[in-house]
Amino acid sequence: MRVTERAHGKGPIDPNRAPPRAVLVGVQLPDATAAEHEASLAELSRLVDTLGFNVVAQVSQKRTSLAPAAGLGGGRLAELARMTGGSGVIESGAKKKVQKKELHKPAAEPIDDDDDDDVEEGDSADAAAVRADVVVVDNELSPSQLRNLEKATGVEVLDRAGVIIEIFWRHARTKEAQLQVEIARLQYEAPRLREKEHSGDRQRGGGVGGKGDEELELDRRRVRDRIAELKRELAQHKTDDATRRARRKDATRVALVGYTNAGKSSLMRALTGSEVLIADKLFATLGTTVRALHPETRPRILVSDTVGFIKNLPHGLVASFRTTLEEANEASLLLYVVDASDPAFRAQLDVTKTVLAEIEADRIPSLLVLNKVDRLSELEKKRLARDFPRAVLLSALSPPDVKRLHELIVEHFEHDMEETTLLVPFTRQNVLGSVREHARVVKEDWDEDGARLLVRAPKEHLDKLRALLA
Ligand SMILES: Nc1nc2c(ncn2[C@@H]2O[C@H](COP(=O)(O)OP(=O)(O)O)[C@@H](O)[C@H]2O)c(=O)[nH]1
Ligand SMILES: [Mg+2]
Repeated sequence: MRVTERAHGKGPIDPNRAPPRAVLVGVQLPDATAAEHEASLAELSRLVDTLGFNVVAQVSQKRTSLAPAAGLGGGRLAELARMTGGSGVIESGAKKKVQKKELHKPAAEPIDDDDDDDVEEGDSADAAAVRADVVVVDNELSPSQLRNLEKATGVEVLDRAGVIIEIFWRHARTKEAQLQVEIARLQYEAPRLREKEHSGDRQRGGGVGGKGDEELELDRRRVRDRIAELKRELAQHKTDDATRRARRKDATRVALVGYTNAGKSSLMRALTGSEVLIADKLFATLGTTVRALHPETRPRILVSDTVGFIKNLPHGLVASFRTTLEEANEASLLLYVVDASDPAFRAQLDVTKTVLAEIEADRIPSLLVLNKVDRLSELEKKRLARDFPRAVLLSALSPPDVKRLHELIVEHFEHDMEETTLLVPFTRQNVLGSVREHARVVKEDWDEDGARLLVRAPKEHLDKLRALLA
């Protein structure tokens, strides 16, 4: 069973579907301290959380090197397999290895190599009680190690880059972003595909190459051709600066930008309070990361959660990240969200600002939100207020704080609204819903022509409503 969205094709995420249950795997190698290893797993856990997966267990192992077959050594691999309901056995490829047993020891048994330095942590007795649908590995594994891990666990295995690509994929709403992420995905999956096809061929061919190599070459060429095709398409869709500047903004859209773990999603949930997906009839259909401000305002204000900045983003993913972040350009107010309790937040804020300037989103009015102040002392809060006099200090977990931010957002939009009178004839009563959603009706008079409405809304909304009524 595959849990990633791209495996199901791009479509709206079913909010009623139970979240996939993930088990995290990390091998602590000699070049990492215990603290670094823990921090790395914690970050991976947050990325997996961003995908909406439920992290149900963590398997950690200390080794002098990655186990050649599947990264993890035998004991831990067997424990992992109990969590996923897999065999714990790396079956395929075994046939070939048996044939060449003078070179490799048979693999058709639980791998039990080089496991002497295995430090067991946690309670392995509970492993069978955990039911995981996906394995997420923190270490960089070779394509064959990843494949073997999938065989032994019987479920989909993702590594860090795979998780990040999946996050980008869900946020990619423009054609350009979708193409960019698709290219990154193919480039990422190409070596894995090669391995997969290879072992399949070997099975069919009984360990003899020949036809397998031809098929492999064909697959390679197919992927290469597809990437070239996507790149050509991308060149056509590439937004030039003029288009970007002209991109139509949503006059009542707020976008949350900032690093992963800053608290964007928490703030989004607190500000919108509803899990209801929004399908806007008058405006474009909105993605799964957009919600209406709640309690609802007139006109309705939308909040979108943009793709988060990631520390140590793999180089191959930088272009897709930037293009995906461009959705911030659709907003007319940006909330820069930072985790003020993170000692690195000032540097992160600088990076965020620089990148947003590069995609020309720095022209959008913005508000700095210093989140997680519940973790700070009074003294630290005073210093922050002094250093960032225009910032909003708050905790996404505090309802009064969230209410105050809600008011600031409403005030911001109220500021540039205009008033006008719209005549909605009896024959166009279907438009009334849109009017009430995108404007505030100040006064309403009915006569023989229909409804005469005095409305207040941003100019862009009024233009659209007038066009709709024309
Ligand atoms: N103490 C505290 N924790 C918070 C606050 N806001 C968010 N968090 C926690 O920080 C973590 C990351 O939050 P999340 O909203 O997922 O961040 P995102 O990656 O920016 O979307 C979660 O464990 C939240 O519960 C806050 O104001 N105070
Ligand atoms: Mg988030």
